[in-house]
Amino acid sequence: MLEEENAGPVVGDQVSVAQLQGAGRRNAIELHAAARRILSIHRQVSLRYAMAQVRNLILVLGDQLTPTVSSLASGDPAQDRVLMAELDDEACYVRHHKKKLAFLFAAMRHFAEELRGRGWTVDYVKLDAPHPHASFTAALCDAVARHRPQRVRVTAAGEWRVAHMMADWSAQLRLPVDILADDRFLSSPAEFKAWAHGRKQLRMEYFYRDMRRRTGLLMDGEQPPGGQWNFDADNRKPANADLFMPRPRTHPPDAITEEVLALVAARYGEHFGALTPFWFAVTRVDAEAAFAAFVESALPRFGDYQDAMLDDQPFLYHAVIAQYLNCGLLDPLQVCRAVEAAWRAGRVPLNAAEGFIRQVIGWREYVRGIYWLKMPGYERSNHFEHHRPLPDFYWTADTAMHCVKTVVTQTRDEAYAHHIQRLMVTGNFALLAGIDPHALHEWYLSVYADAYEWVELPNTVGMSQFADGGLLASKPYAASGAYIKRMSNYCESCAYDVKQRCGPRACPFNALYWDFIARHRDSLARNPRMAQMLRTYDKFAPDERQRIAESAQAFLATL
Ligand code: DLZ
Ligand code: SF4
Repeated sequence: MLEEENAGPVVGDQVSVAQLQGAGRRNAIELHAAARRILSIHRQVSLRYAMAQVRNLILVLGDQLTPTVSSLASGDPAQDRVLMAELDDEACYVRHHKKKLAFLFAAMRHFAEELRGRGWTVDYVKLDAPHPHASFTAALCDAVARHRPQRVRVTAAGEWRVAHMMADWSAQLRLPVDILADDRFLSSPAEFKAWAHGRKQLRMEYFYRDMRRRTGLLMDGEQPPGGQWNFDADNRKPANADLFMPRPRTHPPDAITEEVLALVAARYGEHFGALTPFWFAVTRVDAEAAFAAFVESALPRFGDYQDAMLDDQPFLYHAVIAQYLNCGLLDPLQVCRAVEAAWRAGRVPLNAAEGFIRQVIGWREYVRGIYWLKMPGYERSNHFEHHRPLPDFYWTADTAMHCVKTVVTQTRDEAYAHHIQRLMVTGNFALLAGIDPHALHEWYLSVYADAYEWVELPNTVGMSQFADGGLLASKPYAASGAYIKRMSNYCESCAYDVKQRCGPRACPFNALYWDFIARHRDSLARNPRMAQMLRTYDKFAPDERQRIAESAQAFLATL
């Protein structure tokens, strides 16, 4: 019950009893005057009650932790209420990594405090509340009954699944429901659709250039500085272990986060991943400090070593801020402006600044555009008709392939892996082994702290698995062990020999790679970027091709 809901009847009854007791001893004129006063007090109380009634109930989702998100920006703390809810359905629609759950619930609880500090009244429903709710719809129905708002207001959902739910809310609640655009993104789904219209290929590079022009980021007038839009080719150096390698800033859990950690351990102890040590930032201030530390210590070398992988170095020179950006603790444009300023001040090289900004205003916006353009249905794309179940070692790390073991172990411990570990180790293996892309998609969505479907699905289905047949990527990201050897030191500690193509000791990526080429020869032959690899395969003697097929089959049989 709201305080204001109690206020009307209680105050009115108390006044009337007192007045009527007095009136019984007075004459009729006094009685009449008293009755008029009662009426007037009732009117004032009703007016106060009507004014205190909630105007908008503003639902803030777990990835909308931004005080200026459109739903809050359009609201008024004096008249509106905020609703936030921890929901079992959201924790389990894929079984999210324990650290991801703790991160999000802790960030949500801290955000509710931040909003209260800004004058908002927040109705925050915890998972361990006496009457918790499973879904957004249930939480909202219940809150509408409690607050009886005139309208419901919400910023559009990041995932199609939730957007679909929202479409029914107005009819279900019998209330107007305002769904406002999520203007934390720089390009709207409608703008992306207009950009995509009539194009044969949707290449990120051209979209990215438009975004550079639109934002003015890294622009000298009409031209890119250094005469080049994209320095990707300079960003592929292998790294050496360095004693002074920076680490992302760590944030010890406070009392609120400790409470969440206990909750997640108790309720979701069976989910994948290590809950502790927990070191993510869970407030805006700490996320901003983590970003500032990255700009200071890691960004200068981020460009050069973006694609490198090293044993015992899960983070290298990466920012590890995607989990903050994607739930709203950091603002994409603001972080890009800070990176540009660091470059203009001569503190970081251009290839580092450009590489970072490309990820944020280019790739991140582009994959979101693809997501909304192609959903629903995109999640079931399966161009190569791959149906093999996801091997157990994606959960257990129990494999002799040292690269896969390292990346899965790190994923289990940190709910983090950088893009090349995701793309060229776990993604590449799944593509070569013919794993069902939907199963892989659910794995990525559940295990990474930054993963929401709008960003993860196009990266998995389009970029990594080529399951959309080339809408997003210009060629399949398939590679043999040679690529992993070039970009990492993983092979030095592996039971397999990266130089051997076939046989029980050969690196499984090698036979699987050539077998993948052979299996999909017809489809790959249509892609000019695969011509060189097809020619190489065609030069193999028939008995070598036979050995490749047998080695690949023998390995796949062990999965
Ligand atoms: C990812 C997530 C999780 C695990 N839990 C919650 C939650 O309990 N409450 C909530 O509001 N949001 C959560 N989220 C984020 C949502 O899944 C996300 O807002 C939707 O997928 C829409 O993008
Ligand atoms: Fe991975 Fe093959 Fe290198 Fe082993 S040899 S680490 S399996 S690429």
